[in-house]
Amino acid sequence: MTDMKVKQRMGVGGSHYTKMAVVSCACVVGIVIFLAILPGSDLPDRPAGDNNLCHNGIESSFAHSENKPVFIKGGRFVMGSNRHRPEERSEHEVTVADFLIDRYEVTNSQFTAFVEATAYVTVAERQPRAEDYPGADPDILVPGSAVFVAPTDFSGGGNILSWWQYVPGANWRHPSGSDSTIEGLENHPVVHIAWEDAQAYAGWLGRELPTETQWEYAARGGTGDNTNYAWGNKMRPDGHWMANTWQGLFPVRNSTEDGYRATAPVGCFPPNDYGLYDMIGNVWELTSDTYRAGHTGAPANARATTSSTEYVLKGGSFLCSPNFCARYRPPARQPQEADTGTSHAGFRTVLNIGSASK
Ligand SMILES: [Ca+2]
Repeated sequence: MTDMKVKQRMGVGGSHYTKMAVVSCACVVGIVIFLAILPGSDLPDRPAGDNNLCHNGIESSFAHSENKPVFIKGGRFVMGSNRHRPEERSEHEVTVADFLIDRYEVTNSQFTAFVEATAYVTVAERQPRAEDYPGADPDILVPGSAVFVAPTDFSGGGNILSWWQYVPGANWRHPSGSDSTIEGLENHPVVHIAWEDAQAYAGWLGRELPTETQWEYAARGGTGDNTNYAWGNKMRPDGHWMANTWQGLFPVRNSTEDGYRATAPVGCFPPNDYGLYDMIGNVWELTSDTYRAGHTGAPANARATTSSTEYVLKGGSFLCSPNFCARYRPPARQPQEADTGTSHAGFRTVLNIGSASK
């Protein structure tokens, strides 16, 4: 682990496309922002103290579901996109075997059950080992995780490390830091999950993380190979928000038109045609695949690429805005370092019942 990686993990330096940068909607390079500090709007009314309800006051479908995985019939589809970001190229046909995938993102209540059964300790809760971060100031080698903190002063002009802060005490139980809690957020997606944490949870259930191919195939929901979004070609069909994303000028104004400033309870937005919720938005989702900056020349099974320490995230999050991220599309992707969790990334699991995707 290099000194730069120490700084990246701890969020104390670095100006290139850093670990802390890539965990956000990673479009910082070349962005031109001229902003005044704009006021945010208040969230719509909802019953006080019940953050497990959707913004309109109704229960999410998750409350009435056993969250059994959904069967996905395999087939062929065009993976990737030649029309969007370079890392999504090139489009290529892929065959996917039958599999089952969680209907929802893994929630805090589900992860709590796992921890209570296994006494598992997540990466963010562990004391960082000095030998893994040579040269690091011992004072910053403390358990914690990366938290998005909306800037109140944008005079620095687009320094992503000022938005992502390594917060001591932040972890899945304390999403914003040691003083925060998941009480009242039981049906929200679990966050601050590093890759090995997600693997451990999936293994506990006899499942796996989805491959990027499985995830992208499932996210498309059978809508066709070249639609812009998981639900078709319009971001807001008939004026409806289809996913929890960011409305307004990121990172300073979150107008919350979709009802959510941060995570939403799973299942509050319409499912795709496979019956899967929140494949797009809410939180980025981890896959089993190591990351390459594009599909061209990638091995058929990216899990075989063991030299990388970055894994593929899919789906975008509540922080993805039109002016900065726009990665709320099935082929969109970005990396997450293996030892990193953040306040806007979680996961779901798959159960493989056929031959591996190829
Ligand atoms: Ca939102």
